[in-house]
Amino acid sequence: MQKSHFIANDWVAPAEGEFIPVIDPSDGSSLGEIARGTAHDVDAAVAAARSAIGETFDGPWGALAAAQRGRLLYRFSAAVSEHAEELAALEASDTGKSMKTARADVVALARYLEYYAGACDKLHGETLPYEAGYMVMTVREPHGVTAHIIPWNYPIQIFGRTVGASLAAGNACVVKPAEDASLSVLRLAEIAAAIGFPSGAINVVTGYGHEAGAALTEHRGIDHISFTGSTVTGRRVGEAAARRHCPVTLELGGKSPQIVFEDADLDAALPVIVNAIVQNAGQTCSAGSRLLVHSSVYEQVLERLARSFRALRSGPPALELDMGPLVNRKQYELVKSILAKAEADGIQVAACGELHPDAAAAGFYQEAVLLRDVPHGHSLAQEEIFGPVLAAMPFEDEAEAIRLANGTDFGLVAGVWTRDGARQLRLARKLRCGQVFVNNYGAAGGVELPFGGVKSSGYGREKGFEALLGFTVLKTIAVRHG
Ligand code: TXE
Repeated sequence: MQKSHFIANDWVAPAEGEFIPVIDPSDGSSLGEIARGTAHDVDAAVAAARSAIGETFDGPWGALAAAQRGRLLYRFSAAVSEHAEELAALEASDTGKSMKTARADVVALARYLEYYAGACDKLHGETLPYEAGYMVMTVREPHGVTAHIIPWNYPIQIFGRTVGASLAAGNACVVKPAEDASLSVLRLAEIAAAIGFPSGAINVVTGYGHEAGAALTEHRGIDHISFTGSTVTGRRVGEAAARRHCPVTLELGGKSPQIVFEDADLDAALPVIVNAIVQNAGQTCSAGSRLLVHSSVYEQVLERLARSFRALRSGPPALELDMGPLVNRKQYELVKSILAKAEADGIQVAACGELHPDAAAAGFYQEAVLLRDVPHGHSLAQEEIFGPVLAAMPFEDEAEAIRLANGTDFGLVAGVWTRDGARQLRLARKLRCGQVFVNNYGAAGGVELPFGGVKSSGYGREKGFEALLGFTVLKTIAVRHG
């Protein structure tokens, strides 16, 4: 398999003729190669997107009525569902995620496209009361051409929530998927072309971040950047955007707490707590990677969680176990080195999962790990690991729980388990993050629910109607009619 870029509804070979190997993380074997994009390829993709939009929104995509954009997005959603098994298999082989997670990602994508399809013709402005003799109104216009830099953990879902929303708002898109996981995004662009999206509405340039990604974020033909990835790269993208005053949305991960009070319904909480860290092998921006437990139930919670962790299995995606391998060697070595440091620092392992006997030795498998009594200031409690590692620590009272929960550089999501209604609300208001879940974690994905962070978790919102607004520019028109 050798894949070129997908630009203007066609496969386009990389200008410099180079390709990047694609590795199957479940056994280290080759899946083929993808184009290694450079500034030339980015130029071609941006030019295609600009002509789809047109100078004054008069291009084939720019001039399309909102209702027609909506119909196309509905058709895209249906086509995704028709290709569900193929897309899930592609995603599972490329990223290593279990087939059951990959299938859920495809269902979420279809739903994102459906949600944004229905929103296209509901994005209206307002008329504003003003001085006599004026008629003032606001209109929401697309930015023009939006860039989408997508990481490897959820390519299909992140395509849905950023590209889906941007298209619905009327923008043309240039997408740069991660070098480790580009196959599903390329296939999605091909499917979109087949069902009637005009040439240039969706373009995909693959390649390395420091080459294709950097060229895209610096390109003067880009009017908005949506980035999901690491804090370090997010800062670089933000700086590139600031140099030319380009609006940007950054979703940069977290160190999200799951807080268990003494009155929590543990039967309900514990399976959710486990899933919140092992889902996608912990490679989830909103993973519940810190567990804060009231000291009176700490030992009981850890004992029960240890039993659950010991039963977790990691293995090949097709076996649909709790976890597949990590995405690549770099991530695998990073998680191993973090665990080695934990051991050297005397942090206790409360329990570990197991590798399935079919997990190839050359695959990037990491069993689930539950760590206990992790000091709040330790890097394990402060830094994103992006692996199936849960750091547990006790707290004495509500004030301490809030202080620990808010005590990192991140602020993406938080989970709170308590039956006390007033405490639920106090916590919800005092936690510094973008989403708070009370007696659940993640609310089953909810495409309708605005998502994003504060502090080093980034800014701007994805998902829901809020994301759609972010992909528009508000224009005020004042007409003096006398
Ligand atoms: O991320 P990068 P990496 C975290 C997670 C992980 C760490 C490193 O902790 O261990 O990041 O992962 C593109 N200009 N998250 O190295 O570099 C790159 O090609 C423009 C959290 O994979 O942020 C890819 O498409 N683009 C996270 C995307 O940025 C650049 C999801 C993400 O890569 C670029 C993934 C540049 N200079 C990792 N350099 C989350 N928030 O969910 C790279 N890219």
